[in-house]
Amino acid sequence: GDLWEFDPAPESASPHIADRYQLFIGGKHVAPKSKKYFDSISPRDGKKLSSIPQAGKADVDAAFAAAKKAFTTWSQLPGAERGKYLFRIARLLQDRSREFAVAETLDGGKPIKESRDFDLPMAAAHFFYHAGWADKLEYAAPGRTLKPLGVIGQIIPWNFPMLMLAWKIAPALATGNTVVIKPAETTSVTALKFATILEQAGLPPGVVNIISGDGETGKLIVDHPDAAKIAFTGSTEVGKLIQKSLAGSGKKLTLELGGKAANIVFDDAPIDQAVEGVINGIFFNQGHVCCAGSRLLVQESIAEEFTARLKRRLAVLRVGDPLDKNTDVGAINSAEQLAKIKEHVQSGVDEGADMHQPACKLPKNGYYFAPTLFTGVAQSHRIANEEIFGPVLSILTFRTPEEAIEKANNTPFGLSAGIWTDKGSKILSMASKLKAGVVWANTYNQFDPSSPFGGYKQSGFGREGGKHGLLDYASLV
Ligand code: TXE
Repeated sequence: GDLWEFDPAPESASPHIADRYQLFIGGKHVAPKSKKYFDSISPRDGKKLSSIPQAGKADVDAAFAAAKKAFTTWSQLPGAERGKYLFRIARLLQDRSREFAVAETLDGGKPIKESRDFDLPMAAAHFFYHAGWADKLEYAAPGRTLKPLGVIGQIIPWNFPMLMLAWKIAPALATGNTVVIKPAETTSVTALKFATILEQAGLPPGVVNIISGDGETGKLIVDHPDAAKIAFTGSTEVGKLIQKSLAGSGKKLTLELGGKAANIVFDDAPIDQAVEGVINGIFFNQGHVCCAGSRLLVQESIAEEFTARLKRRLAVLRVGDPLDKNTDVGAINSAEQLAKIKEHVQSGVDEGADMHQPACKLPKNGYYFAPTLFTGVAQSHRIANEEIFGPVLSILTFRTPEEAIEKANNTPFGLSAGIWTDKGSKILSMASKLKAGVVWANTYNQFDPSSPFGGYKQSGFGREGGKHGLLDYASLV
C-alpha cells in the first residue's frame, strides 16, 4: 500500500500511561527475560507512575539480533522509502503531541508549556528534517557514497527524553542504520510509549528497538559486539567510562556530555533582553540542560544593577506544579538530582558565596527547588566549576573582553556560551575566541535541526543535527 496512507490517532490530551510497560524488540512488546521491573516515580508528586522493565543480557542480545536482522532490508531500501517512514513518524508525533507532552511532564517534571511548545514540536521537527535528507544523501558529501554503519547503540539522558530520542533515532534511520536505544531510568515512559508511534507508522520490525534499564543495561549496549557505533548523551563521568571501554574496539563513538556555560553580558547590551536571556538560559527546564548558562559573567560597571534586576525577575518566576500552564520552573527530575543540587548549593554557602532565593511556596509533595542566585562567586568555588544541572546561577564579574574570554574558557567543558552586546564586531571577535561548540549572541537556547550541536573538551565530540550530525552516522566511501 501507499506509505502515505495512514490513520492518525485522534488528538488527545490524555497521557495514556500504562501501569506497566514492556520492552520493544523486533516490533513486539515483550516482557524482560530478566523478569525485573522498577518503578518510575513522577517528580511532580513523588508517586509511582508506572513499572518499567529492566533489560538484562538476554534482552539486550535479543534487541541487537532483531536490529541486525532488520539492517539487511532497511539499509537496502531506497532513501525515499526510508524518508516516508520518517515523515510518518514526524506527523504522528504532531498528531499525538498533546498526549506525549502531558506524559513527558508527568514523567520528567518539566513545565507543560515547555513539553508542549518545545520538546514535542522539536522532536517532530527532527524527524521532518531527517526525512528530507534520506533521499538526498549524495548532497551530504558530494562525490562520495554514504554507507550506513550497521546497528547503532544509543543511550540517552533524562532531561529531554523525547527530544534526545529524536536526535538519536532520526539521523540513524535516515542514513540506513538500525537502532537499539535505551532511555534513562527516571524517564522511560515516553520512550516506551513511542513504540506505539513506530507501530502506527508501520516501521518494519527491528529497525528501532527500545529497551529500558539502568547503567548496567547501558554497559551491555556499549560492550555488545554487534554495535557498530555508540551514541551517548549523559554525564561526563559515564562518557569517560564508555570511551575507555570502547578503546581499540573499532566502534565509532559520539559523546554529548556536560557543560558549565558562560553567559557574558557587556555594559552595552540590550539590558531587558539580556535579563530575559540570562533567566531563560539557566531556569529553562529547571536548569537540567547541558548547555545551561549556569555562569553569568557580567561587566563590572553594570553588575550591581543587573543583579538587582535579575532578583526582581526571580521573584516573579512561577515555581511549582509542572502541569499548570503558567508554571515557569517545574519539578526537579528525581530525588537523587534534588539531593545533588542541594549539596552543590550548600558548598556555595560553605565556600563563602552569597545565596539569594526568592520567597516562594514550593509544593509539599514531589521534588522542588527554588530558583537560586549566587553573588560573590570566586572562580575557585565548586559552584563556578562543576555542573549542577539545576536552577542555580553563579554570578561572576569581568572588566575587559579579554578577562571575559579567560574566565569563560576557564573550565574543562566547552559546550556553549552566550554573548550580550550591542556591537557586532565584539560578537564576532568573542565568538572566535570562546572554546564552545555553540555560541549564541543576544539570545540563548536556540535550537534548530539544521544546526549542528556538540562540544569541545570534556563536553564531548561529534555533532548532532545538520549535515555534520548526519555524517556521524555514516562511513564515506
Ligand atoms: O547521568 P548518567 P545521571 C549530568 C548532570 C547530572 C549528572 C548525573 O550533571 O547531574 O550528569 O546524571 C546511562 N554505561 N548529566 O547520573 O548516569 C544511564 O542509564 C552506559 C548531563 O543521570 O550519565 C542513562 O541512560 N550507560 C547530561 C544515561 O547513561 C550508562 C544529561 C545518562 O545517565 C552507564 C544527564 C554506563 N556505565 C546528566 N551508567 C547532559 N549532558 O545533557 C549510566 N548509564
